[in-house]
Amino acid sequence: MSANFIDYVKIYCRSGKGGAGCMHLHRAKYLPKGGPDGGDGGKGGSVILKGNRNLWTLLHLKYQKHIMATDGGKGGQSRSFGKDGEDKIIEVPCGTVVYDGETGEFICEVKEHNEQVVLLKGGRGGLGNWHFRTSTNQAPRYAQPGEPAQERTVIMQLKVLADVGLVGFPNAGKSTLLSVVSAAKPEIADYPFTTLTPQLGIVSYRDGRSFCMADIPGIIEGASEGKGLGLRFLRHIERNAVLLFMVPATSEDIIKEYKILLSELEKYNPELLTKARILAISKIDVPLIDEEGNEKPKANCQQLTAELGIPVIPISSLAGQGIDELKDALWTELNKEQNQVIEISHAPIDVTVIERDEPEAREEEEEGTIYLNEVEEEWDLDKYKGIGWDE
Ligand SMILES: Nc1nc2c(ncn2[C@@H]2O[C@H](COP(=O)(O)OP(=O)(O)OP(=O)(O)O)[C@@H](O)[C@H]2O)c(=O)[nH]1
Ligand SMILES: [Mg+2]
Repeated sequence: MSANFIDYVKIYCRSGKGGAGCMHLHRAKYLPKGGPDGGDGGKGGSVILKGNRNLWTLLHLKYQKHIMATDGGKGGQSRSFGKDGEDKIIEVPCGTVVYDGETGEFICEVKEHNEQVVLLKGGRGGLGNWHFRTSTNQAPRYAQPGEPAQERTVIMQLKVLADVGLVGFPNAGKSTLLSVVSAAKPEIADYPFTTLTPQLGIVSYRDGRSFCMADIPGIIEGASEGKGLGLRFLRHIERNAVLLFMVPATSEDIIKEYKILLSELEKYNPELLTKARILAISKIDVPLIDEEGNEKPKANCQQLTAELGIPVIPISSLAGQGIDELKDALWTELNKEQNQVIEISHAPIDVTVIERDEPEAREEEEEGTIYLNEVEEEWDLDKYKGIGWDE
């Protein structure tokens, strides 16, 4: 499963160029000066992105290094139009964000099912010489070339669209919670960084209602400088309505741990801090014992709620404690009007960091690939000599 979760691809895309307009002068047996009749070139195909809610990863694009639409056909004599190039439609999961591969600048995003976004527009076809006839120039010997193709190397990133995103240090019990509240079967183990790729689960709530929860790898202090697994996974919680922070009850300093998580999130994208937050204190079934073997008092959640200004809920996924209260709190937050907006501005990505971070990006470009970057064809009158015009 984890090897198949691809949320980053780099692809060279090219639209089709427009077909050249035709320069042609009509001639028939008893019609020596039939006039211009060169037809228009066809338009080049566009590269279009289309949202598909049945896709959950960019895996199907992983081995596709080039995506190219076809060129428009040339116009012909008797005012016949050139054939239009075929569009290339790339199906992507909803929540795909596209950046420029060279500069990292944000280009577009696809959010909804069946939503179509034109990534690269095909070139317009050139006009045939028929269009250029005037009373003073009845036999124009020129036609328009087609518009050139557009090309761009793009980086596509998937930003999972979930309602609730889990944020916590490794081993906080995030995956365990997801496995308890949903049918998802994430890997759970007693060592840090068990979860390497984001996992999604549908949490069923009362009366057949449900919401989607995303479990992402753990974050540690300094993650923004690349420690641990870094922060690139945070893009999967960028559009969540609610962030569920998780700190284990066994933590030395719950508030400190929560603040570290907050500051790492802020370093990634300050807009993340505008989202609704809930703090779950996990593993409350574990007895707290100090060095002398005496039981320590449990964290006071009311006090924490007052201090942090967000709901703080004690839970134990193993003992099944507090899970319903947590779901209630999440549902309440999800349904608040101010939390419904999941718009977020996508900051440009640092292409150099991404190259280092993302293993797939390191793959060598295939050799011998021909980049279709031809120079637009010059209009060559000689080529058309003797094909049926005379004056
Ligand atoms: N006692 C107790 N142990 C728990 C509870 N929840 C999780 N654990 C244990 O904590 C360990 C870590 O749990 P995970 O769910 O893998 O933690 P995680 O936050 O997903 O960790 P990473 O994926 O590494 O970031 C496992 O050994 C779990 O069995 C709980 O409620 N009570
Ligand atoms: Mg995990």
